[in-house]
Amino acid sequence: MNQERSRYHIIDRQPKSEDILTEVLDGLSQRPKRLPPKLFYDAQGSLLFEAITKQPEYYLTRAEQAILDHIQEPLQALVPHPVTLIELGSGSGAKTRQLLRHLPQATTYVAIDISLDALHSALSALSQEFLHRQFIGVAADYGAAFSLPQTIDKNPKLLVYLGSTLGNFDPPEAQEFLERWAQNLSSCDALLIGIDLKKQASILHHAYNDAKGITAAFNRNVLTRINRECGANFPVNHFSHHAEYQAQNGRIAMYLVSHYAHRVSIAGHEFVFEQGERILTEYSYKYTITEFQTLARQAGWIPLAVWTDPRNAFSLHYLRP
Ligand code: AVJ
Repeated sequence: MNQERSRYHIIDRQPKSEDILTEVLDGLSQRPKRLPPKLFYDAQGSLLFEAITKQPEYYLTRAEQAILDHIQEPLQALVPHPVTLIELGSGSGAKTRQLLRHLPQATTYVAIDISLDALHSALSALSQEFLHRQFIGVAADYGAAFSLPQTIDKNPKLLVYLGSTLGNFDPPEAQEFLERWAQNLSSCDALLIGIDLKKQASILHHAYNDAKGITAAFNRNVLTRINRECGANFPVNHFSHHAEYQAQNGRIAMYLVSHYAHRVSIAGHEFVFEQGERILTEYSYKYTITEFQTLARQAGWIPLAVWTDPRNAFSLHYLRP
């Protein structure tokens, strides 16, 4: 019975807690203090991010989904047959479901995500819906030096990087990241990437300051995680969420602001916080279509197609190395 039930396998290359501690100590030793955004995505943080994507102010996910819905035919025609999908930061897999429906030629799906929990729930659901495709998960930090699992087939590849997650890198880092993938892929492969567009500051402001305070909880959760995994004693409730659009840099910057002066100890290391001092937790860069295409060209990619939603809030780009 049930021979066709959820078949997938996961390779666990998750960062170890020592690696996380090293990055935390490193980031908090910088001025201004900072923490890498990938630390947001523990089990709780991944759930909070899912909740963010459903907030009325957070237009990004809905806009990208609307684009995906409208481009089924042109996308199916552009993408090679057969193809292996490789998705970076696959998260809950909600958008992947749409992609797999639209791309019957995708025989294999490789999901790379920092959260093992998110991978398990995404792959178990997807592999039950799509019985005749192969599913592989890799729990890893795809931003670190990273090579694809040897077990994947020799099909042409479609690299999928949705949600405007590239925006977490500053433009030189983003260019380097795209360059690395251009070099690792061949000319029959392709990239499908979602990029949030520059727009009116108030729309951006609300997207990162939702009325229910989910983004604030998501931001603070990183301290709860560090307390738990690194044996730190951050007074989590004495840090406020602050997100602002820095138009001169075309980015949202997200901070945790200390309410008062205090010291925090992390695995025997002590950090001093001034009253009002901020920890930078995330940048989210926004591009115009031309700005992104220029960056991509400089990184060795040829833009072949770009689509936007009716409100011009978000863009989806198809490129070849
Ligand atoms: C997952 C990086 C695309 O920058 O919009 C959402 C993360 N941070 N709300 C983004 C995020 C605050 C998100 N990315």
